[in-house]
Amino acid sequence: MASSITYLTTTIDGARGLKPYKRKLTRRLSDLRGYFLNKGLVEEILSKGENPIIYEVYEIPQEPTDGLLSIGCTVIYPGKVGDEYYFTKGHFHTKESASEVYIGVEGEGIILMQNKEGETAYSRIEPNVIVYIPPGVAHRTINVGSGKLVFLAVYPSDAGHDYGSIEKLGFAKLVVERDGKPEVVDNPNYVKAS
Ligand code: S6P
Ligand code: ZN
Repeated sequence: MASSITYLTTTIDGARGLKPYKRKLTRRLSDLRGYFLNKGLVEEILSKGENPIIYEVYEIPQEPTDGLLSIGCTVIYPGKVGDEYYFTKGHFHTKESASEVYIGVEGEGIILMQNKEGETAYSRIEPNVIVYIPPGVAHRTINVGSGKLVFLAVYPSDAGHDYGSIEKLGFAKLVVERDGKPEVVDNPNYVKAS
């Protein structure tokens, strides 16, 4: 009799994400309008007809059901807007108890984390580094290297993604290049949620 166990196997395919995958998202500069500090520069780049890819996400989502896990592989391109490195939008999970694990695959990055009270933390993410993101903590990943940054994410399939708060309030910290090196600095435009 055939087994009733349904399992899933995929492979990490470097900068091509996962092989196989079910869904691919592409985020271009126009999708991140309003996210970078230098908004004028973003509009200037877009007005020239340029709209570079900032990142791609290769996903194997599961049905949003308690106990199931989804897999995602993010590829952030190298680049900057002014001196601010390319990054993901960043989000809170809608389900308060949802945590997440990131595993570095290629490149050099920083994960910015921030709770609802505006307290922040950050971690490096690079090959062989595993980062546990606790519940209630928003997360954004920044590529601070010269090549693509690739990392794997494993998260509850019913975690949900709240992009609105970050889009509106931003992160309290930014990652910028100073003297040729990445530095985590205060975001001058950040206003703490009341
Ligand atoms: C999902 C997980 C990642 C991100 C991806 C893109 O919970 O944190 O797969 O979705 O890195 O970032 P964002 O903020 O655009 O979803
Ligand atoms: Zn997440």
